Amino acid sequence: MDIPESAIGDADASAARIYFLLRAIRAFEERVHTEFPAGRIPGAVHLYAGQEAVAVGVCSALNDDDYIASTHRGHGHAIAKGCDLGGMMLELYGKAGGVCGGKGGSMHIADFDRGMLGANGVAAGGVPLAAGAALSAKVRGTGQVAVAFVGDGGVNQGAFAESLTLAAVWRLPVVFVVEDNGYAQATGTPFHLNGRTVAPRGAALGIPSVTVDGYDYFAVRAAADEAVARARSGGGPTLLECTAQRFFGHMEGWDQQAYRGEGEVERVRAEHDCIRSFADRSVADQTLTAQTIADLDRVVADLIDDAVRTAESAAGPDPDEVLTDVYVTY
Ligand SMILES: Cc1ncc(C[n+]2csc(CCOP(=O)(O)OP(=O)(O)O)c2C)c(N)n1
Ligand SMILES: [Mg+2]
Repeated sequence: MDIPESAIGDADASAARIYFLLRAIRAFEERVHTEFPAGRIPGAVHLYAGQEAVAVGVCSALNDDDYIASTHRGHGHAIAKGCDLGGMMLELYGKAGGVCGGKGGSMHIADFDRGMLGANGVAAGGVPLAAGAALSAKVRGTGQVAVAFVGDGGVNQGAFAESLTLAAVWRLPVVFVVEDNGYAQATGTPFHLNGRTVAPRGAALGIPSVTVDGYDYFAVRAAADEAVARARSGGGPTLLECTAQRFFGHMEGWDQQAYRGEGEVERVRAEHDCIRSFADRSVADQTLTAQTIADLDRVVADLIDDAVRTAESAAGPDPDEVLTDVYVTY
């Protein structure tokens, strides 16, 4: 979605846009976390707060008509790719005006007009979808690029290895973005990744692979720019592994996070806040001012307030439409 011009003022427009997206994702997630216990948001909800620099760093390197395929933790990817905040909130509340007519909810948000091929309830489910979109772009010669987001747990699905293998041998214009947040539900990476990073799996197939600090927008963006340029110019796939922990539990409603270390979440929030570090560096570089940041915070807060108010009072889908949008015939 576009930022109101008035909020940018004299600031560098691209820095303001990045800050707006980072803040919009954080505010969306924090508000959903606060509203969830009231019981008006149906279904399973997984929050992305803490990992914002990955979604924004990657998606800001893409064109509008490029594709992304997301995960069960998909709000940040959708917002970063340009999906409307109000339409997303309506979708979470299961209301008719949602981006999927209120029939998808948090885990199935898709918006083909924005190149957002969908959040996905199947771990690693988006990986072969993105590889397929990349194959389609290559066959059609459109120059589009596809990005697959996948978690550290998802990479242990067979579909991940299969998709990487095909992407490598067909030189598909795809970027595999592995978000290592340290856990697959309650299972830590020291166990389920055997304490290893994922990048060597790409390298084993001849895919350029790199691991970057997922809290650092600038590091993610630089790696994404290189990967997207490679894909667009016919150089084939890249594996981009980003490390950044989530601020909330695995899923809203039941995760007490007993599997995380004493004070771990507080430390991550205090020492690895990607929004604070982006803001600090942007102010130091004079691409943003403290005033612009405060203005953007207010704009985002108003948008989220409005989105929740609208979603709470909106109507649900018409029962007569319960069987539409369920299957697609080709
Ligand atoms: C094929 C499949 N197996 C199991 C699950 C249950 N499940 C949901 S989320 C999840 C953990 C995913 O961990 P990760 O890929 O690291 O993503 P994160 O939740 O950390 O973002 C599992 C096992 C699932 N959704 N799909
Ligand atoms: Mg994980």
